[in-house]
Amino acid sequence: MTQVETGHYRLFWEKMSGAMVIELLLEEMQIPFERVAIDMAAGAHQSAAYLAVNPTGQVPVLALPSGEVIGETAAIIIALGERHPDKLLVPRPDHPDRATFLRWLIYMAASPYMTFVQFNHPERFLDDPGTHPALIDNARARLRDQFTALDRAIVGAPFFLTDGISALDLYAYMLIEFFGDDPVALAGKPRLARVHGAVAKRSSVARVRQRHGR
Ligand SMILES: N[C@@H](CCC(=O)N[C@@H](CS)C(=O)NCC(=O)O)C(=O)O
Repeated sequence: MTQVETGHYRLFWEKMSGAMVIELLLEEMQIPFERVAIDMAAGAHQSAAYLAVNPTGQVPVLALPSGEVIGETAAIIIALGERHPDKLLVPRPDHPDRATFLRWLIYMAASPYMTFVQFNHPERFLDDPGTHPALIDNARARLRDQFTALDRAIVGAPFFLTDGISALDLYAYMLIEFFGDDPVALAGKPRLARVHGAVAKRSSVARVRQRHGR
């Protein structure tokens, strides 16, 4: 695996991908980083050079200043929390909210994020294009239910947890943005709508949205 010590963070990034939550977190933590654009439409994520960085061929990946590379949004968030505990966006191991934080972080990464793959890429699940509309409808219904579960899990106001903004809010914001302007995202989900509204007001979001063409 390619490891180059650079002395700074490098985020392997694509527009409207899971890189958004890592970018928001780095911005909120006020940690400088370099964005390395991966042109997925051109297949750059399947190039030998990128597969040497991330064998899964997925974005995002974060290269630490030491050159060590971390993939998987949840793992990257936990690693950033360990390296920057003073920034308070990831509850520390002894914080009363730590277990709840981990629970919902993993849920977001493992459930709704993965259902968006079915929503956007039905061809990965079934070859017959005739089946794709049903797969997309099913994904949309599952996303609605998964967002409802998230809405019920929110205990704070305006943020997810009671103790101020955390990476959960940034992750929820990204998932809602993945839905585009589909009303299913926030209909009947007042707590999730409040989280989205509160995150949207952050100056980090204005910078990041511009880069994602939102
Ligand atoms: N479990 C991974 C999922 C990452 C993922 O699915 N990324 C998408 C972009 S949003 C990707 O790289 N897709 C390309 C592919 O799977 O070939 C994470 O949480 O980081």
